[in-house]
Amino acid sequence: MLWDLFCRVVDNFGDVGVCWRAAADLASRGERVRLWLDDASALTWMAPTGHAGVAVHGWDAAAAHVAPGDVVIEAFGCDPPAAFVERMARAPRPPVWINLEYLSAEPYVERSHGLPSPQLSGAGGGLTKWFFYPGFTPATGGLLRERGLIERLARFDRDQWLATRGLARRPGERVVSLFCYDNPAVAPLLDALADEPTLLLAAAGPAAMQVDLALGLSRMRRHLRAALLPYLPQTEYDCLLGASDVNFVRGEDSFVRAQWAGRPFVWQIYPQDDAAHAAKLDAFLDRFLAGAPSGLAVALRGLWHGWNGLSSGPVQLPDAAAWQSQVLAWRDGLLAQADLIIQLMGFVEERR
Ligand code: TRH
Repeated sequence: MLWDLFCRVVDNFGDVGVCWRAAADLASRGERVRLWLDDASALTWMAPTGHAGVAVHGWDAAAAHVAPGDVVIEAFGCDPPAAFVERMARAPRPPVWINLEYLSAEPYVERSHGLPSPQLSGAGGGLTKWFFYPGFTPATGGLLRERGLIERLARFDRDQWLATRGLARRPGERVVSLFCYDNPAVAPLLDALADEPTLLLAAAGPAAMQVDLALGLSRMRRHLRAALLPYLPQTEYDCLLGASDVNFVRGEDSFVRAQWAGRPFVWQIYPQDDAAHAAKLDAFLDRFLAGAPSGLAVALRGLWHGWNGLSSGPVQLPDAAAWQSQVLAWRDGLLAQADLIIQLMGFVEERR
């Protein structure tokens, strides 16, 4: 089928990151994809080689006389151009219209996933828009997980990857990746990590800037040394996560990729001014920590709350072994569920 995927870049890189990953995943399964972006600039570093099955177009080109495909995916409620939606309504066989929502672990997601939203008026009058919610349980649309991912991770040689990028680990050094927003807990984190031999790999953007500010040109503090990374292609960023012992991630897509990498991870949630992010953070922690040893649960809640400015505790990493086994148990649960694209294709087939 021909899929039209619309994405409007709000800020940061998650909108593009998720949509590019979804488009490439669909194309790798033989689907034809047109990705309509209002700002494709991040793709130059995120996906420098593109994907044969994905055609990237500017947003306003869709408003021109393009006939809609078989499926229209509106990412994160971005409202495709009205002229395009009108053509959807007039098409002899209207496309299946999907609203792909943001990822959340909150209970409302299971109640909302798959619900129809009949469009009673406007450009899409007469059409039905379907809500598709990613999620962590079988009652949701699942998570993006391209075929062969886990096998590739199992074969991945972390030291070889690090060494070929001039980041070779010294004996006994732990590797910590850092991708975050502005975060006052960065300096305390560096202090906490500096007690043991640590190679800190700071992603481009606020993470690198804050590490640079804290450490200065030495890029060192006691047993910690830091490297500031350029923006990496998504595939390389995945390797960074697989090469690290602890991953600090943010937003939505890197948060999911850290879970597939199967290493201890800390999430800085996209801050919302009405503090709605606190409930979203705890909703995930409640699921992730179900069945965890109480010592680990207390330590992780304290670390994650401190990292997200929700409590003012000291930055302390929990016991690495217990944390690692909880991450792998969590990932096993997720691997038992169908991935998002498989579910989306089935959902569309049922509604065509
Ligand atoms: O950039 P983000 O903060 O994006 C956010 C979230 O998506 C959030 O849900 C949304 O509301 C907000 O944008 C508008 O974090 P995220 O989701 O991890 O997206 C970053 C993408 O960039 C992800 O696909 C990983 C990729 N990436 C690279 O490819 N190379 C890199 O070097 C880095 C640091 C990231």
